[in-house]
Amino acid sequence: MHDVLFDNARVYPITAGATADTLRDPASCFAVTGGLISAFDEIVPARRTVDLGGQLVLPGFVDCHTHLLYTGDRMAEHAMRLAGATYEEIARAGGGILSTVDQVRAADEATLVEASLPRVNALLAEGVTTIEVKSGYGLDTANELKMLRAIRELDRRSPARIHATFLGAHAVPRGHSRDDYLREVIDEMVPAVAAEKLADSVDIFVESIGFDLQELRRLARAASRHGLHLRVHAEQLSAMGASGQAAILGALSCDHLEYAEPADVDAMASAETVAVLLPGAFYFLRETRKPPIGAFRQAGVAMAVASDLNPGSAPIVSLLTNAHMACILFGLSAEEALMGITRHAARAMGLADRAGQIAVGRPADFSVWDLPGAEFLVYQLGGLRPDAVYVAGARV
Ligand code: DI6
Ligand code: FE
Repeated sequence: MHDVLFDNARVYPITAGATADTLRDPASCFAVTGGLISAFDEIVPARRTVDLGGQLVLPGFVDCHTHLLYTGDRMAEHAMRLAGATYEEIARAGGGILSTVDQVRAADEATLVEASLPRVNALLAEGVTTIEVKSGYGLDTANELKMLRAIRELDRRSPARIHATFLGAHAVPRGHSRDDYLREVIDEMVPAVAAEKLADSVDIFVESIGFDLQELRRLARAASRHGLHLRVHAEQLSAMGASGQAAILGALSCDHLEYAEPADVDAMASAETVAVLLPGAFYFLRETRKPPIGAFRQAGVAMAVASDLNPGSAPIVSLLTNAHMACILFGLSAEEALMGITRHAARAMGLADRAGQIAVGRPADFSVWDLPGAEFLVYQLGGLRPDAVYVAGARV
């Protein structure tokens, strides 16, 4: 006997080979038992039936790259950029990431949670049930651990499933040499994060204003020694070969990728590294160089789409807006964008078998929509809200 049968729906499972046809040929029902999908496209006996009246059902969306834990804002920098300054110029002048670091260091854990919970709730309200949140605005052991504990508290306080990524290697704090700081990241922070099980993955910003390839290799070795996955901010502002290198090092994902080159794409294809596209940051920083979508497609590299939600380069609290921008700005198809915020995003987080799909044995995380078709989500921009969101089979 199943717990609940959801019947009379149009269910888009977003399976491996999702194509335009999959989107046109939805299943009509599924069952939930003990918080998991227990039957799919099959009428089964259940204690309760919910008639969805022909509504659309999609897997809970997955925002696989955010920096949503922060306090304060960077509106002044935004004004500077509107007047012509670049993101790098502001960072080199001591603003940028380091100005948010000052704010985050001054806040206690509870303040960070209170400031960030509305952003989590806004994502959840549009159907995002799994969210990755990075540290990286602490930049010393105590403050990085404070951020990661605050992220764990966000997970406790919100119905959404929140997973932390340790991004100690986001920038070099004032008053430190790069080498000393990276040593602290590797020798103190990574072991402490692993010991307290505060993160699933380790991330690093490889860039002319961030860290270099040799530092990426050092951090990757430390992550692997401590059983943490590797993810990398790569090729956002310049071509450094970081994505190719990260793929060889076994990274789950390379993120941004505007400047990725053919050798990077080949290495990512061979290693099955996911390409995480962040069109919101591209839009907000008025970048012009686009990631090599055609090459990723051709090489069979899975493309995820995420918000990069952060106060500096992407204060955009909407994954659906990013999916829309991935279509319009980067040329993804509707199916690619929907795969990008579900199945492929789950893979980028190392959750390939736990999120992003409606399939037997997986958590019953889904949203219900009164829309003519799934493609509508990347057609209309704004004003879209699901009628209901479920996490582990419970309406939230
Ligand atoms: N790239 C980004 O887009 C974010 N971090 C990074 O390494 C931006 C973070 C910020 O500006 O606060
Ligand atoms: Fe980022």
